[in-house]
Amino acid sequence: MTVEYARQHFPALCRPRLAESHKGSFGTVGVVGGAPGMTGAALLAARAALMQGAGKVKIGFVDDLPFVVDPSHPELMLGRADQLLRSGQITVCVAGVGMGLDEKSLGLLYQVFRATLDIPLVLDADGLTLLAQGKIGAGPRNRVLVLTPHPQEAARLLDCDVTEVQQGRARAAVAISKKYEAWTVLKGHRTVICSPQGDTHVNMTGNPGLASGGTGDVLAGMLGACLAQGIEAAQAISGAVWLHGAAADLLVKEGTGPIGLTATDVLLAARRVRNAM
Ligand code: NPW
Ligand code: AMP
Ligand code: MG
Repeated sequence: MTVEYARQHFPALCRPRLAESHKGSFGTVGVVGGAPGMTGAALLAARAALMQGAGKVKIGFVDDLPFVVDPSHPELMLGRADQLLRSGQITVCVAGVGMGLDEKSLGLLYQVFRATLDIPLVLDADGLTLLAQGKIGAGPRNRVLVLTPHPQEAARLLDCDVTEVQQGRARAAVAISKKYEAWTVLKGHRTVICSPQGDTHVNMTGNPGLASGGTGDVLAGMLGACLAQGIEAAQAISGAVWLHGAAADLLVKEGTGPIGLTATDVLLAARRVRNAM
């Protein structure tokens, strides 16, 4: 998969920055998640959003702050999720990464839906598992909703078995898009992308080096950053998925993986790929 392919299919991701642009031009991504024991998921999504060019990135942790600063990335702004959602300061929300599955997390998901009616929302991981429980719904929204399930999360959303998802991946993606009126990114080997109208296509980048903890959280952050830069949904979503896989492919070509490829490797390599586009 070449950079020429990306230039042809995702021109909006390849546009040079205008000379007059400033951090306000590239949006503020708010990452909601990182419950105790899974703070890394929120950090990975937030760092990935930074590396994909979001103007500002804030993390809203489920609980009290695990630390006052991310020493590796002091650019990140850290706070509590309820305060972040009330602030009205974010232009895109990435929610669910390491969010947990208890009552508190469910309450937070409700707040996420209410606070993001007018901004794009990327819902991943525990956010999807909670949504699948059917206790609360996303409701009618004015802006794009992107669901990013792995096959097990997809099976939960459709209340079926994971083998059924895997035997008909495009069918499963369409069913999720229709049920939740959302874009669906059904992850795994040959990720399927489906629009809310049910149009699907299959991404051809990526490799089994990505089969390690945290790579999905990185993808969620990348999606948030691309949407925050004002790139229209179809290109932002397909482009971010392509980039994530292309970064892993580059790393394998260079000898970093497939064995031992880390989510951090991927978010850093994705920055290199994006700047080469
Ligand atoms: P198995 O094992 O094959 O039976 P869960 P999670 C299945 C956070 N993280 N094809 C697989 O089934 C996330 O953000 C935090 C088929 C497995 O049992 C979430 O909030 C990290 N099956 C939370 O952890 C880094 C597949 O799904 C099950 C599949 C839980 O997320 C790690 C796992 O799904 C993690 O991201 C495939 N391609 N892929 C951190 N550093 O803080 C997965 N499965 O139960 O939803 O758990 O995905 O680990
Ligand atoms: P998650 O399961 O949420 O951590 O997400 C894992 C990420 O790695 C997704 O973007 C998957 O598409 C990707 N991934 C996992 N396994 C493979 C594989 N065998 N081939 C290509 N991509 C994969
Ligand atoms: Mg995940």
